[in-house]
Amino acid sequence: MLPVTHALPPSVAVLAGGVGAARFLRALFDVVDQRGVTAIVNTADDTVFHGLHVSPDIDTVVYSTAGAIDPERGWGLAGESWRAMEAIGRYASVGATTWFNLGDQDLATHLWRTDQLRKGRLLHEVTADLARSWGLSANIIPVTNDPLATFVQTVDGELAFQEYFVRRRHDVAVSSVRFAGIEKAQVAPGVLEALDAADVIVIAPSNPIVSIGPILGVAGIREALTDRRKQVVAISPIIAGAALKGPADRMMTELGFDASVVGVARLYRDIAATLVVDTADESLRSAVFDAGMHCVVTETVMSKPGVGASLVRAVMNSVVQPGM
Ligand code: FO1
Repeated sequence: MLPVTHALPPSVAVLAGGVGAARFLRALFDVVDQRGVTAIVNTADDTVFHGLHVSPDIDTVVYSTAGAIDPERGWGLAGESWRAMEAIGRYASVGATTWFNLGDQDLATHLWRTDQLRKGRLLHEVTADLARSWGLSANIIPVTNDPLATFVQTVDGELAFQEYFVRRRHDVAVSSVRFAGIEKAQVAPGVLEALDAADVIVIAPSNPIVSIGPILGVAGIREALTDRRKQVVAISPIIAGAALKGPADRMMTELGFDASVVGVARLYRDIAATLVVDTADESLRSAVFDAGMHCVVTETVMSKPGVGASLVRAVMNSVVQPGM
């Protein structure tokens, strides 16, 4: 009789920010059973607009993995209308915010989440309900239930994250970054348990400074990863010295890091054993190794069909499973 292997789905924990992480999770769910996946999501982009609690990275992860994301924007819902925002425009002259666009369907998420939070429910509970309502069986957990907010220092003074990212279209140099609330923020229930139980821990291809940075800053996370460094794989968000989307490359340079896969390796080497880089950075493989990380070279631009699945396999195979 052949031994029957009841292979449990591999358990995967993913540190996730916005668009790049969402794309990776979408590909991951096509390869492994999403019931074994926990996404630990950045909440330092969260902001209150029109009195509503907006959690951009949570919503981008949920909408993307549910197949509802707007593919061009990378955030918000496909087929969106903007009637409420047009109507808000009437009050622009008396102070209404009109530079942060909330689509009519997207508003439902913010209305419901804000109502639940105001009734005293915790962000991780509300986020679990949100994921279930979008048909997800994966665990989508905010890194913390506590207030966390990114501010960037620029020549024009300190800007709140969305002011920098959206209003200013991140077109101003950053001299420093801080995460308000990071000292007191506690990990949300389930986060450390997921990191402890995971066969593979992935640092998604998100902005290392303002998407992964806040997650690592919450007490206990960095230690949890360091303890399991061999099972931690990072995917570089920098390809041939540039970010595919957003200001990650510029922020790294502005903050004194090298905007390259070697710079990423220097940021992650204490908490991850392996860095996955794109084929465009093949020539830097040994430099990444010299920086202290194993280097796996594969295609990482997931816009091309099939790359997502091959990237997921490369990530999963790059971790020596315990007991192997
Ligand atoms: N990004 C923009 O560039 N312009 C917007 O008007 C905008 C609105 C918005 C609304 C909800 C949401 O979940 C995300 C939104 N984003 C917008 C993207 C957001 O700024 C980014 O997803 C993150 O904060 C960075 O990862």
